[in-house]
Amino acid sequence: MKGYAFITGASSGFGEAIAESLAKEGFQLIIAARRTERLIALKERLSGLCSNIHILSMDVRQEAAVQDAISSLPTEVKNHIEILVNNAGLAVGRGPIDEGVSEDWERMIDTNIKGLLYVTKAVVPFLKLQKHGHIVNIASIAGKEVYPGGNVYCASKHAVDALSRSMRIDLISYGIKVTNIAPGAAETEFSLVRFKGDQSTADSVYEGYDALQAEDIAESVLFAVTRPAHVNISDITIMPTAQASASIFHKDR
Ligand code: NDP
Ligand code: 8X3
Repeated sequence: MKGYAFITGASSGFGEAIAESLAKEGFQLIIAARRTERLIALKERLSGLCSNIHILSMDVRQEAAVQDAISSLPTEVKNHIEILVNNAGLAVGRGPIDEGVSEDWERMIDTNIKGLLYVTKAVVPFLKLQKHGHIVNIASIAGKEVYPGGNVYCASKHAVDALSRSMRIDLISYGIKVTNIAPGAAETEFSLVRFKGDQSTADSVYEGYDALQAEDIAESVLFAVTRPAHVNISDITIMPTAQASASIFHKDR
């Protein structure tokens, strides 16, 4: 039996699709997010594919809560974590730097950078014990380039990119792989969150071209985590065919 894949942000979008894809591949699951009712529904949906699914209700911004949630897992589960997918994240707002809302900046920095760090710090000891493991960080094209109004979100994802490269160095002697995945525009609840529930603005982000879907990112994760032991996929940048860079799209309808 394969070990556990621990996926943050599993209540929606990429995380939910990654959970399904890894369950189909035979991994056991630890699924984490704040919206517990969605995690319960996901567990029920995947129960035919995966017999061991543990739900962790946690806000990655709360370090003590993250530590408590992970500590609460049974020892045999913690000791068999093979994969950590640091996926929980968000953008809040988009606009010029001087019009930025401090609270939005803090949500992005606390979730995308500090939350990823808290979860990683709590999980890595269990990967180290096994002398192998795989951390997959969901960064973004916004971690490779910047675009108008993206400022703090872009900075947070540049930090994720830097942390992926740093973790690879820090963990090399423990046989722990680190993969950075940098998606372009993907149709999930991401834009609805970014535009604070404004559905028409969120929809307009994906109009006129075929955006990526969550399953496309799940396929990339699956590819990375199923390579032979001696192969590490360091970085995957994946964008819609109609997207040439962080801000250049070909919209033809
Ligand atoms: P969704 O909004 O669909 O999913 C975001 C997930 O993150 C949810 O499960 C949410 O769960 C979780 N999350 C957010 N804040 C917290 C928190 N404080 N604590 C715990 N969980 C949290 O968006 P995506 O699936 O698109 O986004 C997933 C990742 O991919 C993010 O890191 C995003 O930045 C990145 N990304 C997205 C792209 C896109 O175009 N969609 C492109 C490139 C990268 P809950 O609210 O239940 O806590
Ligand atoms: C999400 C993609 O281009 O909106 O990371 O920043 S983008």
